Amino acid sequence: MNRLFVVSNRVPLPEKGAQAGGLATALQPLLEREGGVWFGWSGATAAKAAEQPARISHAGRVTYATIDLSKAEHDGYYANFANGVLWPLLHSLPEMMRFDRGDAETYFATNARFADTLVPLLQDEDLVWVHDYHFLPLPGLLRARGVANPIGFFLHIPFPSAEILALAPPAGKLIAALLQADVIGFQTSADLRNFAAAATTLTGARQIAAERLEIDGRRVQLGVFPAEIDAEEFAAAALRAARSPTVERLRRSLGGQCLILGVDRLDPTKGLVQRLAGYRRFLETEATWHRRVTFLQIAPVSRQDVASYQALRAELSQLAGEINSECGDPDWSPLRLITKGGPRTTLAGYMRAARVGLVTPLRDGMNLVAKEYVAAQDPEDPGVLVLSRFAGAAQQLDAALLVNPNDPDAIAEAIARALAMDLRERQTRWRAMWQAVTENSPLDWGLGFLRVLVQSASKPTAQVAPPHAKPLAPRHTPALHTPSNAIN
Ligand code: GDG
Repeated sequence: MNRLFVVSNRVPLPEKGAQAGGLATALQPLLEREGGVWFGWSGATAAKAAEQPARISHAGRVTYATIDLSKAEHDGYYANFANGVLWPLLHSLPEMMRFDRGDAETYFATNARFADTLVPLLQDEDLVWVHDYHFLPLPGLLRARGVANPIGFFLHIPFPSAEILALAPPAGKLIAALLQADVIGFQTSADLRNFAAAATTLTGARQIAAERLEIDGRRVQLGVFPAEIDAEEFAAAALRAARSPTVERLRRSLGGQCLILGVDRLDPTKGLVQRLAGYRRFLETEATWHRRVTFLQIAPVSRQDVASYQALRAELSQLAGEINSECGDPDWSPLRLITKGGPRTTLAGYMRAARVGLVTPLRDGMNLVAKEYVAAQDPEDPGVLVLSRFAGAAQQLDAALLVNPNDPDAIAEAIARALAMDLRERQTRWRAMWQAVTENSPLDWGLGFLRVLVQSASKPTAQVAPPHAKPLAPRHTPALHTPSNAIN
């Protein structure tokens, strides 16, 4: 019986209800079905955080184990280094980075505290799966504490070129510690290639195959695992929600106008400023659409404890005000900007009601909203997805109208083209995208990763044997516990 032990910064504690965020959307179905432990930050700060043990709770088959952060850890590890340095750099937005050596030290120290709290909770045969940029050094810190379990790591966000990564002074140290994992997974093959190049440039790693590195006599398996949604389930939810009073109210409020919809956490990488500029350009150049469209941008506030996110919120409110006052009419507001989140099913219903889905991040690991928009459509009368070519999802959803999110004219043209597109073309494009989003589920994604983890960690190939040496004994021969998952 191999337990799954997931580590992520935020843990979707059931008492907190649904929250905006792709990591939980991707991981929750796997944990709920397979059971296991979900370990990470509680989302709270406490004065004596370091003295508290992990807080344990249970729901269904999942055990949640969380710790609070001290104010200093919250600021240094979470707000300043993870979100102020790594998040922008990994999204190739170095001009947003604010580096301070003290924050980097707090990041490593907080990772060490997570490791110290985690180790006593681990059982010998657990499969440890670490998620995202908050925990780049965790695999190394766990190995230093004697953890011999299989360790996998998945990066939900993009990986930049080695030159951009090297702008963070501890880049080499971070990658060296990460290379203590058995398997490192990425959203796209471009991310994987960038990582392999950074690992060989910044550490002593050698690339011995397209998806394999070697360092200090160990082999590290790399892999591409695009995050998925449960498209059938989302489609059913959208169909149900479309008849709900909330969605009916939205429809009535439109008075027959076409709905253009955006749904994104309020985050600089999502390209919201550029998107509003594109919409404004559309309004300026396409007068025939005046009073016939409304753009609803739902942007639930996110990371409001990070200063740049507060500034972005203010900037968006100002831009939205300008668009409505300068491009609107007394009886028509072309834009609705809502910074409150809503239930997932309501969002599904809104997506189904939208003639155009605008998903234009400057860069995005995958972007599950793009996949959800496709899943939510009525096959008989589908809307059109306008998608940034710099979202990982563009690899699978190349039947969308792909745009460069930095170009307001391109966004304006794509909106006009989407609104004017005939039914046949909409259906053809949608069918290709439906095919892509139904090919795999979040369960396939999670089990696919774990299968590679089990294989890589149990094979002697995790170690590089010297010539003619006897093969090393497998460290573990794990197998997950339900027959259906067949991950061996
Ligand atoms: C990271 C990577 C990668 C949004 N508003 C509400 C709400 N949402 C849901 C959406 C969707 C999820 O949150 C957002 O997922 P994304 O993938 O679009 O974006 P990130 O949060 O940045 O996710 C991303 C992902 O991890 C998975 O690997 O795709 O590239 O950045 O499911 O529907 N959910 C609820 N209320 C809202 O107001 N309940």
